[in-house]
Amino acid sequence: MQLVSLVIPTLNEDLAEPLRKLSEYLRHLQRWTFEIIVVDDSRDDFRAHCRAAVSAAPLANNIGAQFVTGTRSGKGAAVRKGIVASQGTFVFAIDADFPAPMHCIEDFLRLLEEGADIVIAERVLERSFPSVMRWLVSRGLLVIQRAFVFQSSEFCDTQCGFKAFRGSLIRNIALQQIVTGGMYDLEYLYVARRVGRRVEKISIAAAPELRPSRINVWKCLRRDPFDVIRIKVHGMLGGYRSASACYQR
Ligand SMILES: Nc1nc2c(ncn2[C@@H]2O[C@H](COP(=O)(O)OP(=O)(O)O)[C@@H](O)[C@H]2O)c(=O)[nH]1
Ligand SMILES: [Mg+2]
Repeated sequence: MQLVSLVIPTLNEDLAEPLRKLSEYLRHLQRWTFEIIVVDDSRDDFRAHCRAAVSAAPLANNIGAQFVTGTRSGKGAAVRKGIVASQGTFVFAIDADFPAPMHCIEDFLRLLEEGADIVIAERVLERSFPSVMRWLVSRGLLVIQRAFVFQSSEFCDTQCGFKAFRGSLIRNIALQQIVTGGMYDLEYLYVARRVGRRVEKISIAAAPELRPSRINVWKCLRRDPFDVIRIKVHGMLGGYRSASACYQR
């Protein structure tokens, strides 16, 4: 049986219910074993709560779960830590509020088995946003990633927190990751494209927002534009080279 890793970054999340639902879904996928890796950056009281939710999660016999203490230096750093610790043939990075339905896990696994290196969920462009500011940030990033980073209109949503990767590839990319904030998805896709990997996209209807966002928009506005430039310049100067050299299927 092949192992699949599910990395979930958390910041002040109530994980009990999401983990119960996830376990209920995964127990039916008996062809696979799963390791859930929660990388937590919560403040201390939530951290204790989150740790307890992971240890008390009602897990089926094909699922294991571990709680990893994050360094509180950003979502990208947390996802990197989880990916580097993962052992799965395939690795998912999924937000705790599941922006795509859980059954996409099976669809994504099928595409990876058929040869895709990365599978991403893309929310339709015309969706509702929690605030005008979030809409502006999203549209700004769309323009920047298409015009500056990829110089193509291939992606309409690089930021959906539901992605799956070939394990060997993403562990290698994560080791070379230079951003610690929210632009890590963009960095993974940029490196994968540079080394000619196959990226599949699945269009989804955006899930309704069930709770206030954990993302600090003002912090993103200060940091993300610089991170996007750093990724592009690093790539153009020959960084990320070992992502193609070390990668093996
Ligand atoms: N470990 C960690 N997780 C984070 C951080 N910021 C956000 N998250 C997690 O990232 C995921 C996406 O956050 P969410 O609030 O749903 O973002 P939004 O949907 O873009 O508004 C959730 O699982 C959050 O708990 C962070 O700094 N560290
Ligand atoms: Mg969300």
